[in-house]
Amino acid sequence: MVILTVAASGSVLAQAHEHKQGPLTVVHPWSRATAPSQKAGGVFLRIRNDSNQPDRLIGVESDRADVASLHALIRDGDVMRMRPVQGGIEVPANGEVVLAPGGKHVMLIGLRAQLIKESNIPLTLIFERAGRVEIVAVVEAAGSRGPSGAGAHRAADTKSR
Ligand SMILES: [Cu+2]
Repeated sequence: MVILTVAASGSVLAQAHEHKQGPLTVVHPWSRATAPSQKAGGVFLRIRNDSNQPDRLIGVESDRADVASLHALIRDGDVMRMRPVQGGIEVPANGEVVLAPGGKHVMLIGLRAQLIKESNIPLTLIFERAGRVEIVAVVEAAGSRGPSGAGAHRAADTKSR
């Protein structure tokens, strides 16, 4: 089941929305507007698991980019670097996991078009148990920080080039 707040234009508003499938609820997936020259972007979201069994986010797909993958930020000396997540991201039983700026996130690499504020990005999250979950991320303003600072992510973007 998909619960969306839909504007007159048919686009999802930049306010809380969620996607529910079985015991999993994906809460407010969002991204950030990109500059024309920017070829990558992060997607952030919260996943709640109302089951007694853990699940695991093992993949992501999007037709908006050449590659979509799961990333983590790791500290390397005094520099934060992005690395692909090995083995997926656990969603604990009766718990939740947060993908946010400065931490784990979905990375879209090779964007096929600029991400425009208030537009939508359809994505498929792939879970070990729940299978494929279709979600729609809302593009918020460039530099939106969300729950934890996005500065680290952008610093890592720059350093990893
Ligand atoms: Cu990344």
